[in-house]
This record gives sequence, C-alpha cells and structure tokens, in this order.
Amino acid sequence: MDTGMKNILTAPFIKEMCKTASNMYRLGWDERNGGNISLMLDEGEAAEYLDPEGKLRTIPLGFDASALAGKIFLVTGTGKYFKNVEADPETNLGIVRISPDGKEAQLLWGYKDGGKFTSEFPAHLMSHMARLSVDPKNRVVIHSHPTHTLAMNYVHELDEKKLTHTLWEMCTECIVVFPDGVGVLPWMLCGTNSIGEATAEKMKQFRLVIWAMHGIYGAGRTMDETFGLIETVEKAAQIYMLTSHLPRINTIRDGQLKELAEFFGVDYRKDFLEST
Ligand code: 2HA
Ligand code: ZN
Repeated sequence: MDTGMKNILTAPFIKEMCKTASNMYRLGWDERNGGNISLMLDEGEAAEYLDPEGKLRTIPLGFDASALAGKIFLVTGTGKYFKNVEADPETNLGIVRISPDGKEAQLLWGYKDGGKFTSEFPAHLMSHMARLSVDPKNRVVIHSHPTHTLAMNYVHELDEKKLTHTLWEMCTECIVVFPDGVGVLPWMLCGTNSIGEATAEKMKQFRLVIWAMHGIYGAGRTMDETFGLIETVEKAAQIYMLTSHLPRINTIRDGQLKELAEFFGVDYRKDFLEST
C-alpha cells in the first residue's frame, strides 16, 4: 500500500538522533541506559513521515503538560542503551504527541517492544516548557553523564558562581559558549517530578544544569547547539581534572573573560566573575 508517506528511518530527525546517541556513547558519557534525549519535532516535517491519526497507544505522563498539548517529541526509551539506538531506532526511540488535556502521551511511532519514554521525560518536558518560556525557538533537551563533569562534582564546590567561574577559566571559548553559566542542583532522587520541577526552575536562567553527582542537562535550539554546550562543559571539566592537582601557574583572568564576552557580544553573568 502506498500511503504517500516517506520512510521514517530516512527522516533527518531520526538520523540526527541516532548519530547523537552513538557519539555520546562513544565519548563514554552514556554507559548502559544512562542519558536521554528529547527533540520537539516540527509538525509539518513529522507529517511527511507519520499519520497523525495513527495512534498506537497512549501512555500516562503523571503530570500536567497541557502547555505542550499537541506538541510532538522524538524521545529515547526507558531502560534503553544509547549504544543500541542507531542499530534499532524503532525499539529504542519513540515519537509521542502530548494529548489535548496534557495528561498523556500518544504514541505515534516506536517503542516497538512495548516500551515507553525515558523515566526522565517529566524533567525533559518541564525543561522544554521552561526554556520555551524564555526562548520560543528551544527544541532540544539532553541529559547525560559526562565523565569529567561528573568527576569534577566530587572535588569542586557545587556553587553556581564558583563552578561556572572555574569552567570559564579552563578554556578560552567557554564564556562565549555558555555565557549564561551553569546551574547546579544538589543531589536529588532522579526520575521524579520533583527533580523535573527543580530542573525546570533552573532552566529559566540556564541552558545547562548540573545534577550533583549524577550528570548534566542541556537545552538548546538544535541538537548541535545542545550537544555542543555539554561537550564544552565536559572539555572544560576535563582540563580541570587534568590540572587541579598540579600547581596553577597560569590562568585566564577576569579581565580577559570580560574582554572575550564583550568582543563576541555575549550577554554573560557578570555577577559570576570574582570581582563582583
Ligand atoms: O535514563 O540517566 O537519569 C537513565 C538516566 C536517568
Ligand atoms: Zn541520568
């Protein structure tokens, strides 16, 4: 039967999701079932590949997502391994539409083995809502367990100003990539609405939020932007972990951070510089 639909496995959004999950796995950031990704799809683009009436089943969300009613998300599955996404997207990923009352996700494609979305989907959706309220172009939320970022959590103070400042000092481009800094949540139980609400609250100010001793959340307009944010924090954390036990002879000074931010025209957290 020719439905006129394009093959979804050829869709750019599926390919990009697969590539991102594979990259993150190979970087060692997403062991076992660690990490999750959600991407809000353009409705017109999704309709080229999916019958909007072709609802496979509904899955309760467990919180009120009515602000996202009708929105369609491509999201990694619970218990699924990033390692396996590329070889079998239809089992490891799903596409869901938020129901009109915001209480359920309508499964349009994927989770072929009867699975469902990541346990962190409430945190993702709440983060989408928070980011959309400050940036209507936000589309992506990524959660990951990058190694050096996590290591740094054990040896550096988990204070937003101090942590951001240290990261900015580690690579010249950091303040340009994440001028808004990095938010930090204390250790909290994951997979709950509470951590989702706390993450979303931070997301109103930050595109990056550290979950202490667990990992990081990033949000952005595209997969590249969001991945790049996490990648840049991870690079800075790696430099920190390679150098923090050695005598520090050189550093990037606050005046230089300011010069960078001004030259590249970014609106940075001025209160995160030491001198303020
Ligand atoms: O989905 O990373 O935080 C696995 C996780 C939960
Ligand atoms: Zn996690």
